[in-house]
Parts: sequence; structure tokens; C-alpha cells
Amino acid sequence: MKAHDGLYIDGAWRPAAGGDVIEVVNPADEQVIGHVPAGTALDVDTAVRAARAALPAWAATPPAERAARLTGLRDILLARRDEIAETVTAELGSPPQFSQAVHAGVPIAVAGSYAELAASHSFEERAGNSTVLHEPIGVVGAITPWNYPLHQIVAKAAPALAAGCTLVLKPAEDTPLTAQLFAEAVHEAGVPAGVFNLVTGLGPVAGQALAEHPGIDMVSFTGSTAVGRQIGAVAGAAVKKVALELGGKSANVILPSADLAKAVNVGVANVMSNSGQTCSAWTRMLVHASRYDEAVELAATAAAKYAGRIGPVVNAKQQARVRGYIEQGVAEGARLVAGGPEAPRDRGYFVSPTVFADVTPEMTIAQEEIFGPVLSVLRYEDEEDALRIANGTVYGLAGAVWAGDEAEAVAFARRMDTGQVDINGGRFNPLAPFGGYKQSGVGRELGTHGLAEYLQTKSLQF
Ligand code: TXE
Repeated sequence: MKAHDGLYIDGAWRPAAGGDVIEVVNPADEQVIGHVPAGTALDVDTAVRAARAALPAWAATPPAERAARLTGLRDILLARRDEIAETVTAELGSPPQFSQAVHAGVPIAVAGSYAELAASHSFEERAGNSTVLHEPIGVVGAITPWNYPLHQIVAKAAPALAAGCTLVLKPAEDTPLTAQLFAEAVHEAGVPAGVFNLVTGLGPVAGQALAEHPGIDMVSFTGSTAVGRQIGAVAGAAVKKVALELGGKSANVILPSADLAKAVNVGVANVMSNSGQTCSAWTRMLVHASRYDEAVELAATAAAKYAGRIGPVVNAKQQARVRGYIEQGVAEGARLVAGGPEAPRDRGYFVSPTVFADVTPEMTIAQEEIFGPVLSVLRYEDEEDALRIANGTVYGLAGAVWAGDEAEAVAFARRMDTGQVDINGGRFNPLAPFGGYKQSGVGRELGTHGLAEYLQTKSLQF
């Protein structure tokens, strides 16, 4: 795999201040596929200075011109689609078809949506006797995870660029090659020097230095709740804007009138997709007592079909973590009906598609984010019970409701404490705001709501 041995700062690839490197490993076969620099606080400082220097000109660039750069960026990503898919497959281990469709396809769509929004958004409006200006918030520090390497970057960089912000990106240490590819695309698209900067490095070193840097105006973070909490505290102390996309424990509520087989099959596919490493995954399937046994059988059969077909999880640490949760589920009395804790292969960080039945709402596996291919099937007695269970975690990121009648599903969805709900399956929409209620986060990504995160308002009274 092609890897740059520098950091992309102020429009060029430059050597890092220190000599440390990060090994990039393919989790499917544990082979080292490249090395990238481990940036330090010094590099972060250089990158933030470059972003600060570039801010006035980029913020003053007409939105139509920023939109043109984003259109160029989208076109380059589209032209390099195969390369993106291959890179994600190499560093995340995801099956090639999934990498093509989702890891490459989704961010291309999101970049396209922001090219259009940058051109059509009203950065100025009238309110009574005032003119309200929507101005870029300034220099953004973006910290992204590895689970959707390119999407997580584009979901921050595209709206930030559309808004007129400049940014410094610190991508996940597991998937830095996709980030390097993105930096190349930004460069090719003619985005001016300093507007976008990339510092690869370790979370507690480069990530922390970025979050704490006084030269940034906003931190946009996606990752674990633990780190999100720390970043939120640092930003709060500095009275700085923060956007956090954190964990989830989403409920897939199958109402008695639903097409059970369809709801279960799509529900299992949702959890197994990306080997369960999706913050919005429907990891808790809620089924009415009268159809519970049937649903468990369908789920076990569906999960077994994914054995040998899903990719690995990202690294040995995640594999051990997921295995720990499966063991804990068994220890707390849940019944394994598919998969289990044993690794299905000797090489690579694989986890078997796993389904638990007889899961009760208070069990650890029904409360904590596992981030692996593990589904819990829970029983409910009536709708109120289903709602209590669905809303009964600290998270509120996503969810699903299935019913024979769409209006019935919508009525239930309105009562869920969660940021996004798919009705009878749903479909990805790059314009739909995505983000969490409760401890799933602060702020929204995608669409105009995602753009608004990177803007601040000024009102002029006449
Ligand atoms: O996340 P981290 P990890 C959840 C999921 C997963 C768990 C752990 O449950 O099992 O988190 O994953 C950077 N200051 N999600 O350990 O550490 C880090 O370098 C600043 C959900 O990989 O939060 C990376 O770029 N930055 C999630 C990013 O934070 C720091 C996606 C995320 O890594 C830092 C990923 C620090 N002190 C994991 N420490 C989702 N919401 O989609 C780390 N980082």
C-alpha cells in the first residue's frame, strides 16, 4: 500500500518533527502494510498555525467558489473510487464489495451533498429589522475514528470547508492511509494551502494536543464516549465549540403487526454489516413475547449465513474486547444461539456472527456498546414495555421500528429518545441529520444541520 512518510501541512507533504512512526496492519491477515509518521504536539502546532493563516482568505472566498472546490473534490473521490475501496479493505479488512458500496460510495455522496449545499445555502438572512450573517466558526480540529475511515473524515471536512472553516485532521491510528488519500484528493481539487491539514498520530499525543490547542475554535470528535467526555471537558473549560458523535446501543423495535421475517433479516444484516463496528447499529432487537421464539430462530439462522463472510474487527484489542462482552453475556445468563467467543480463524482479528437470546434489559450486553457482530434479542410484553426498554440506556443515537402500518411505526418512533429512526427498513439519506440524544453526543452531522455546526451567527440591526 502506498503511504506518505510525511504530514500534509500548508499544502505540502512535510517531515514530522519527531522520527516515530505508526505501523499500519491489515486486520484480516495481520500483515504490516505501511508506516505513517506519528505526529506530535509540535506538528499539531505547525498545522494549526497554517490553518489559522489560511482562515481569513478561505472564509472570505465566495460560497460558490468553495462549492466549486467541493465539486472537484467529489469528482476526484469518484474517479479514485476503486483505490479508496482497496485502501479501506487493506487497513480495515472489510470485504471488497462493502468497501466499494459503502466505504467509498457513502462519502462520495456526502461530498456531493456539501458541494450542492455550499452553493445553495443562505449564509445571510433577514429577521425583522436585522440581517443575520452565518459566518465560519474558524479553525476546526477534527478527530476521527477508524470504523468508516473516509466517511468519518468527509462528514467533518466537507461541511467545514463548505462553511468557510479551515481545519486540522487527526485521523484514527488504525486507518491513516485512507486519510492520506483524502489529503491527496483535497490537494488535487485545488483547495488552497493551509485550508486542510493532516497530522497522523496517536490519540493521547497528537489527538490530545489538537483538542487542547488554543489556536482552534472548535473540536469535532467522533469516537468512544470516554474520550468524548475528556474532549468535551477540555473544550468546555476553554469555552470552545464542540461536536461529539459517540457510542450507541440502538433498538430495533419489531411491533406485532410487522413482517417478522423481513424485520429480523434486515435487523441481523444491519448488525453484521461492517462486522458490527457501526455506532448506529441496531444491536438490541425487541420482539413481542408472542413472536419471540420464532424471531430468535430466524435471527440465529440469518446470523449463521454471515459466518465466514464478514470481515475482521479492526485490531487485536477490539477482538479481545468483543470476546470479553460475549463471555460476559454468557456469564450473566443470556443464551447463545449463534456464534460465540472463540475466534473462527487463527489469523486475523475475526469474531463469529453472534446472537444472544433471553437477554434482559439490565444485562451488560444490553446496555454497553460492544462494537462487534453481536446481536441481543430481547422480549417485551406490550408497547409501553417496548418503549421503556428501547429508551432504557444512556445512549440515543439511532433505532428502527417495524409495523404493518407505517403510521403505527411513526407513532412509536416519535416517542423514542434517539436521534434517528428507520421506519420499516429506511434508506441512507446524506441530507438527514445524524447525531445523538443523551450520551450519544452533542451536535449533528450531514445535511444543513451538519453545515450549521461549523457556522456562527452575527446579527446586524438596522
Ligand atoms: O476509540 P477512541 P477506540 C467506540 C466503540 C469502540 C470504542 C473504543 O465502542 O469499541 O469506542 O474504540 C482519538 N485525545 N467507538 O479506542 O480511542 C483516536 O486516536 C484526543 C465508537 O478506537 O475514542 C481516534 O482518532 N483524541 C465510535 C479517535 O480518538 C484521542 C467509533 C477515536 O478513538 C484521545 C470508534 C485523546 N486522549 C469507536 N484518545 C463511533 N461513535 O462511531 C484517542 N483519541
